[in-house]
Amino acid sequence: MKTAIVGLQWGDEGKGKIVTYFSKFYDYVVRYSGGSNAGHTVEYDDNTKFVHHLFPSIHKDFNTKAIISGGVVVDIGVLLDEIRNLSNVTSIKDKLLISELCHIVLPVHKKLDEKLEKLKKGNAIGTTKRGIGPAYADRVGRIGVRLKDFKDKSLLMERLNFISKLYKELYNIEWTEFQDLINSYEEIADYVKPHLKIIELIKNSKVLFEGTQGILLDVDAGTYPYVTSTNCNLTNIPNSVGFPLSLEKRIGVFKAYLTRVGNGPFPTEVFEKELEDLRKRGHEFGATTGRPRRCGWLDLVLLKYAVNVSGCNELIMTKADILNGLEKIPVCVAYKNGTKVIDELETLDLENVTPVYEYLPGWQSLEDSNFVNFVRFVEKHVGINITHISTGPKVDQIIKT
Ligand code: 2SA
Ligand code: GDP
Ligand code: MG
Repeated sequence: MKTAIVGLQWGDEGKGKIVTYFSKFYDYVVRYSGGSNAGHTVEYDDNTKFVHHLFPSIHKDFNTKAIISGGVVVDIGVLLDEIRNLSNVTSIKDKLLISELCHIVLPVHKKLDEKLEKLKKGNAIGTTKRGIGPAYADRVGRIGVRLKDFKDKSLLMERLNFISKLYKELYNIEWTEFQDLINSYEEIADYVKPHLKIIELIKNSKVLFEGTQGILLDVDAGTYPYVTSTNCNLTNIPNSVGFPLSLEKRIGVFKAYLTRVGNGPFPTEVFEKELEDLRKRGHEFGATTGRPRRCGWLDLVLLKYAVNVSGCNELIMTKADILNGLEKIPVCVAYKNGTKVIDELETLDLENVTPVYEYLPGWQSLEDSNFVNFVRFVEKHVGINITHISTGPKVDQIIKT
């Protein structure tokens, strides 16, 4: 069985928690996209807490193994920190496999990410500055460094010297000290596996694919150019693994309201007091950078778009508990553009639209009938079922509908 769990908004829907909960039913959890920009928070009943940036969200108390497939860009330093943290609570010795095809994020990528953001001024994307864009650019520009390259030291030095020279010449970015990188590779070398070995394991096992960011940040399907540099969508899974495969369960995770970190359009965004209240209730701060997240109301036009382009056949709602006690819950059911009303998008064009809201009666707890009505309302609009509701941040706080 192959299942994918993907974020349907601008990330931070609670994917890490949901993946961890379901991971016990699978042989492998596979991270297929992004890099250390991701921040997937996992809290257990015993109060241990992890923020996964690169290490797939496997449950610490089960035997599920973790794979990082070829489409992920790896910051070796970040991965080593995570390996060390996780080793304190679970044995990861035989639990991690990394594709040799993964490209690595180099110090020059982080420097260029920062520089580009500065140069863009008012048009900055609001990246995490983790070097993601430049690392993916060098991958398709055919000058990147893969884990595979560390096996041949003289070839590796040739590539690193070339990159160093190029970045100096093109961007005036200096990087000449490679030894730290080479040493850190040695610490992960045992986890690095041949391409066909990874394909074989994935082909013959029960696998859960863990998405990063969200559909609206997908480099093609998202709010370009205010997106990340990877395909967050399920379409990336076969590419990242390197083999065509079909996904029986395609689960989309969404929050009962909406957040975005970074710049770009956000039709249902709220400001001032409303923003402060939502951000405080939901503790909406970046799990990687600590940046305050922008907040707004649930947007069903965007949710339907995300379901349509991802082909999700199941939904999971998170963080509805954050809205407990509100008198009314605004939900965007359509947009207005001048006199035109749009309730279904044909293309993701969010300039000049204003949201049309319905106000649903609020609830005190997730057992109230008003909450059940909210769930039914969303299902009816989007056209697929919400199969589970996450009721709090802890891994086991989840109910079946
Ligand atoms: P980048 O760094 O090049 O991928 O940034 C491009 C855009 O993608 C957004 N992005 C994210 N959005 C939500 N969550 C992400 N992970 C962290 C978290 C973010 C953080 O879990 O909170 O800590 O700030 C994530 N990663 C990338 C980014 O904000 C840009 O809009
Ligand atoms: P991800 O990137 O999609 O994994 O999400 P993040 O970890 O960046 O942000 C989601 C935050 O919400 C984390 O702090 C989670 O612990 C928390 N969370 C997840 N589900 C729920 C929920 O149902 N209720 C509450 N209150 N918090 C949740
Ligand atoms: Mg996150």
